Amino acid sequence: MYSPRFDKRAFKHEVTENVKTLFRKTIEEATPQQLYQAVSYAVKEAIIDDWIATQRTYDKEDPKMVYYMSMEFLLGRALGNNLINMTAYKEVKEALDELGIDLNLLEDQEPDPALGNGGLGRLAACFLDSLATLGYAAYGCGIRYRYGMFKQKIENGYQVEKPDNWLKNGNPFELRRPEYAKEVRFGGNIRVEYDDKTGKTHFVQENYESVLAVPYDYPIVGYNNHVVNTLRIWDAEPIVDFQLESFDRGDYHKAVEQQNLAKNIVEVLYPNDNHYAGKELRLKQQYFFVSASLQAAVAKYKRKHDDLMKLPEKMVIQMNDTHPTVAVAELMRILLDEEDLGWNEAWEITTKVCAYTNHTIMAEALEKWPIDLFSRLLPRVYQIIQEIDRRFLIQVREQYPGDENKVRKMAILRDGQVRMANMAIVAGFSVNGVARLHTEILKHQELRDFYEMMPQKFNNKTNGITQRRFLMHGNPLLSDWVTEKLGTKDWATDLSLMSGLKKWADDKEALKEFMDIKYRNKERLAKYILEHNGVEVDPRSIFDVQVKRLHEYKRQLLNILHVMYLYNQIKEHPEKSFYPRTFIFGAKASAGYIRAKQIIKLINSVAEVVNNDRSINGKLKVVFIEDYKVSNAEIIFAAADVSEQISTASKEASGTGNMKFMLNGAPTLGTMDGANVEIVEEVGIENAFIFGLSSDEVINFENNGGYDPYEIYNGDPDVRRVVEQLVDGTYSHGDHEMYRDLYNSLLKPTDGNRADMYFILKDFRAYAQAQERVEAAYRDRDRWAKMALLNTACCGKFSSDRTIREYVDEIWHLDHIEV
Ligand code: 26M
Repeated sequence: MYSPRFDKRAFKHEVTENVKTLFRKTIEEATPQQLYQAVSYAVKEAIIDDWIATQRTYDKEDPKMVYYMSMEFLLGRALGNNLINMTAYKEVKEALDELGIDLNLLEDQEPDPALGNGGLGRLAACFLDSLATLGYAAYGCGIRYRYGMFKQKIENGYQVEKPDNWLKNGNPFELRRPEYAKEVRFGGNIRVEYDDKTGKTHFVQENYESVLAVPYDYPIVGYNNHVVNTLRIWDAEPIVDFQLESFDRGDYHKAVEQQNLAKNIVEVLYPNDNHYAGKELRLKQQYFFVSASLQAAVAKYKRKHDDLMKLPEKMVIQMNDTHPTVAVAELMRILLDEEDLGWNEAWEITTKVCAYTNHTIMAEALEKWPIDLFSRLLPRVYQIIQEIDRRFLIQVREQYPGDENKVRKMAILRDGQVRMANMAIVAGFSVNGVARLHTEILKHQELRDFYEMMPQKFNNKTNGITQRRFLMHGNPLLSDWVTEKLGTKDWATDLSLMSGLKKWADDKEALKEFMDIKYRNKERLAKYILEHNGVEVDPRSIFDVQVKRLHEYKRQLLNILHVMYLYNQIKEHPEKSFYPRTFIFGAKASAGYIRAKQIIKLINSVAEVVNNDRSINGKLKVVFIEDYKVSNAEIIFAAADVSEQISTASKEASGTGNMKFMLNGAPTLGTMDGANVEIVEEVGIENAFIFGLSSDEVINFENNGGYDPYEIYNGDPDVRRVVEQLVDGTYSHGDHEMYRDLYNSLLKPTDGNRADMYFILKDFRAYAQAQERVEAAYRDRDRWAKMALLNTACCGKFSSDRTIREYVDEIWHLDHIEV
């Protein structure tokens, strides 16, 4: 078993001491925030020893390491999770109780480190948790944004963004490491020097601006194994000391510029999800953290080894989408210009080290940088990309003589743009999608030419989630119940054991316990909603939940149109029986995504009308949970009855929320998209509510110019009615224009887009019918309980531990370590 981390008395003493030395207060006098800090520092104390031991083990055993490069790490709160992974949560809770401190209240004092947008960032955080838990040497590499994902307020039904000053009270868990600072250079020009003696050419960057990248290390605690890995996020500082040097030399302007550059680079996370905007600052951010991380990685390797050709034996770089793919050219630059290798050697190393994960097929998400911008900012990196492209196109022409169409599609540089995905595929030794369906679509549609030319690179790694945060921490009641029923806690590191719950699927007593736990979790969420939204919801009603980023392809609009339809039904047929429902939404819209913001407003408008209509006797409630984030997500998943996963088939690469709902016993109401396909495969189609067009059907329509929404509009009076209600003032206090754009988007081609691009009207009837099946199933309490339980029992595949094992076995080939 686990060696005790917490001598209770010593821990209590330490907390008391911390409150004293940090704040000159007693426990009784300290504010909750101060207590949170005091407790966190005490926990960090305990982590540090394992952190040192882990790093010492790495030093000694010299294992192969993965550098997981990502613009985003959506970590969520650290305190509770660290205690869970140290298997000390309960002891610490008790110790604090004895001091008169409520651990849950302290946890609520911690700001969510929200250094990510959504799925891609949260996946990175789950992966770090699994890597540490499975005992693999891993570095997360990212940016220490001063402001993370904005805080969302709803004012008068509209989303308002507030800055997320997450560091304002300091961060107890991070460690500044100035001794590992690196210089990163931007702009200027490249001078070519020819060395007569060696016959070598050197490329010297001149007239550049630069910043100092300073790393902050963040401990990633493995579960029950004393492994503590590192997430290294980079801060930027000006390199020239403003006052003392440049100012005196009269180089005032340059000093100010470098000061500003440093401040700007890490100022804020771009809140776009699945959308590329082409902002220069974003490219600066990308190069900044990639260059610093690679310099540090190569330096680390060289401390122990002198043969760079063997670098691929000791490190692998996983690029989380195209955002860090400038790593390919930057590694080449370091090997060519700083390490003096020849092109062929450098290329051999780079292509053995770099691997790429694709997270989306949405065309608007593809990163294509204007060449003039790119080459101005990264002149030497750009030269290298030109050479990569030149050599690659020679190969294409060799393999496909005369096929200039292939060249056009596969080139890295084309039409004045640098296509990052193409570079990642050309240079990466592995290209993976994130769910089976998604990978198939990549191979046979989006990336078909690349797949045909280099099939061996392509592979699938279906996403996963960590059960430590999303069950043990988020749902302690169910967690304890599972442990009791399975007679072991081993599911914490082997989620396949959950299948042992199947034997309770027909046990009345067990099913009742399971549903009682769901009920208590619904009460907890109802309390949260009352406190945060002022809306009262009935925990006996069906909690139907859609929480995820707001995007048209995710079809929150379909969901709310259906709510409008149900409301019409209830009003028109008050005599018909209707099972009470609560529709819960949570979603942030990218600040500049107007249509997404209109959908948020619509949801809130429908909520206002429906929730205040006394005539429907509370049968229908609509709640929009403000500021959806990791910490409230944990509470929401635990309380959900129905998991809404209704993206237009083919558009959602995987989804990971779907897995968190399943883990917590909520059946999926969804399309055959992303990982839903595999969820259904695991749990059985009879334990899910599947509807709508298949991905093949969607792709077919798309290739043939779409479909005619008027067919549906004219043929289905219920659909027509809700669509008309967007512009008849029902939900806008008589304003006929408020939702005109949404109305138009469903019926008319707009801005060069097809009408109803996401097949909302086309899928509406099938969705409504699936919702009827949900209601019928829910009325049969035993049937529902069994379904819900089977979802939990069949979720084993969706642990990120399984995903990471696959990455390790098939891509990374890491050495296992023990501390
Ligand atoms: C791009 C350019 C500029 C600013 C921001 C971006 C950007 C940021 C995040 C683009 C995409 C971003 O994330 C995409 C994402 O989260 N994709 C999701 O990845 C999950 C993990 O694999 C999948 O489960 C989801 O299906 C997929 O949508």
